Amino acid sequence: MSAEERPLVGVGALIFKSGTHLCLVGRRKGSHGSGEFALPGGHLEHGESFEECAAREVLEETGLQLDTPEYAYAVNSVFPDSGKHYVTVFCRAEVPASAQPVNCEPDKCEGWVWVEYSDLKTCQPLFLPLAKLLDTPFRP
Ligand code: 8DG
Ligand code: MG
Ligand code: MG
Repeated sequence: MSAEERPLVGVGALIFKSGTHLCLVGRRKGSHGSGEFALPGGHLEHGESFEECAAREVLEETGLQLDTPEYAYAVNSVFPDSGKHYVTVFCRAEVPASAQPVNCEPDKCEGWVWVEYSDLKTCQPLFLPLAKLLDTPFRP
C-alpha cells in the first residue's frame, strides 16, 4: 500500500442551533459524494487539532464562528466506488439561534439547511460518513 492509499482524516462539524437539535447540512457538489447530504467539514491539516479544523472549515464554508467545538464521535468509512478510506472525526458546537449560515463555497455545496438530528436519515442520499454516524449510539 502506498502512502497515497493510506486512510485520510476528515472532520465533520455538527452545528446545533442553540437550545435545539437542529443541525446544519448541505448537498455536496463537484467532488466525491456529489448530490449527497453532508455536514460542513474537510480534511485535517498538518498540525491542526480536530476542533481547530472544525472551526476553520465551518468558517470557510458557512461564515459561522464556532466558539468551542468539542469532540463528539468518530467513524471509519471505505467508499465503495472510489475506494477512498476516511477516518472521520465529528466535532459538535452550538451557535446562537440568530446565526445565519452563508453558502460561502457555492461550487462545493448547494446550500445549508437546518434539519432536526433525528430527521437526518430522511436527507437522502447521505454522504457515507454521516450515514455511518447515524448508525452509531451517538445522540446530541
Ligand atoms: P479540503 O480538501 O479543502 O480540506 O476540504 P473541502 O474542500 O471542504 O472538502 P470536503 O470534500 O468537504 O472534505 C474533505 C474530505 O473530508 C471529504 O472528501 C471526506 C472527508 N469527510 C469525512 N466526513 C466528512 C463530513 O462529514 N463532511 C465533509 N464535508 N467532509 C467529510 O470523512
Ligand atoms: Mg468541505
Ligand atoms: Mg472546506
